[in-house]
Amino acid sequence: MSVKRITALTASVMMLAAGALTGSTAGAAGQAAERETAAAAVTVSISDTRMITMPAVVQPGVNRFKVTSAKPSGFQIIQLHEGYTVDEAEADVKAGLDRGKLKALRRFEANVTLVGGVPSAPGRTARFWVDLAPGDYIALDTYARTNAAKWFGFTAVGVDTGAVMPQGATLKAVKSANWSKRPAAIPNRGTLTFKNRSSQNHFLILVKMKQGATLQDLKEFLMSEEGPPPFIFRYSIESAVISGGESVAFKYRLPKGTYAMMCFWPDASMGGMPHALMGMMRTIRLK
Ligand SMILES: [Cu+2]
Repeated sequence: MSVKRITALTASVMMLAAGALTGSTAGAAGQAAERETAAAAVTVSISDTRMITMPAVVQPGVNRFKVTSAKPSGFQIIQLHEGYTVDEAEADVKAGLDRGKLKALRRFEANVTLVGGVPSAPGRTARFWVDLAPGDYIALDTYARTNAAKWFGFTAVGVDTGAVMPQGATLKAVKSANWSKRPAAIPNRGTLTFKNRSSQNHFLILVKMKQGATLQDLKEFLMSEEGPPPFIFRYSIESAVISGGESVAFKYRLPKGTYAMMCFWPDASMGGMPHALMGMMRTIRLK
């Protein structure tokens, strides 16, 4: 199996992904009816040079983000641990995620909390919610992730928003690199909360299976890299990457049907193998 090939297929394997699957995510979010919530809205815009404009200070607590971008983008919030610098993080992202150097990947993972975010596409507003503890954060566009000059620092300080995460379907990562077996089905539209209750970083991809395709077909395709894919790229959504203990909620809308649920975050303890190939894949029904 070639990680590179899978990267090309999903446009996601490497960190903080957002790629070919982005448009449908943003579309789903953009078309979904806007719902009033108590969460304060933080407005983010990403320019065609991938510069981020957003408030430098936000309230702690649950925040609702509205993201627009001039290009397909992957808005991602991270937090650097005490003593780990932006320069170190930038170097480790370059070596660890772009060049597959495991030591750098391990150092990055040990020193960064991946908090949440959302893929976005031009002409649509992508929406997500995260619960921010008071502290300093970095926002970045994953398409410019190796250029720390384009990272945007902000602080959560002051009075808690008092808002709660939106209600809706919830999908969980558990143990080390596993999906919870339940729920077997979720609605095909609404708000989806991805909870990472595992010990590793993960992101969530749902992609519609072709009629009659099985999980075994999917495994064989990912391993062999041969033949037509058993899924339909244009019907997919993808979350930002989040660390264990974190949750991110976002709007989605997809056609009904059977979907593959996967994570392609590289596992440093397995030579950078994407989690899906270690078994972090299952099917789920959208109804
Ligand atoms: Cu994963």
